[in-house]
Amino acid sequence: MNNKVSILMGSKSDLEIMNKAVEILKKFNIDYDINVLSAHRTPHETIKFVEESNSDVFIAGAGGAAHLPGIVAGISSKPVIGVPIKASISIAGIDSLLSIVQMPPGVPVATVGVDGAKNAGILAAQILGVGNENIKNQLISFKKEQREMVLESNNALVR
Ligand code: RP5
Repeated sequence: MNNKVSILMGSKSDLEIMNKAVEILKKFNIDYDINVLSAHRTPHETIKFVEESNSDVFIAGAGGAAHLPGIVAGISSKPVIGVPIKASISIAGIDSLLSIVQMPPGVPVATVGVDGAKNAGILAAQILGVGNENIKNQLISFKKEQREMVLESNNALVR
């Protein structure tokens, strides 16, 4: 069976940011599903979705009092990556960041930076890459490309 990632977000207003994770999963040909499910507005549906999911990793993004990644981590034994979103209601994203990162002992959420959905996608790929040679090799190429881009920009600097 193929590896799969579930992307969740608290509101459709989070989609623009969460699409950065989608781009990464597409780049690495990783199967995913994507849903708007809220810890506060659709708690029952969120729990049902997580309980029935066959995904290997969850990426959950939310803004403000961002409880979505936490509720997913409370239900599932799979890795959960949290994306704090600087939403219109957020206090510069700090409220979302602290809500997601400061989990109680026993219920970890791997938290990326504010609006860091790209890193969430990469981290999900890295988790899957531990047991998937194809994804691991794509990540090695990706890191090499990044390294070469930085070295090229360094060489191109007019000093
Ligand atoms: C959170 O509230 C969502 O994740 C979103 O970031 C924020 C604002 O939601 P909307 O009012 O835009 O639907 O639950």
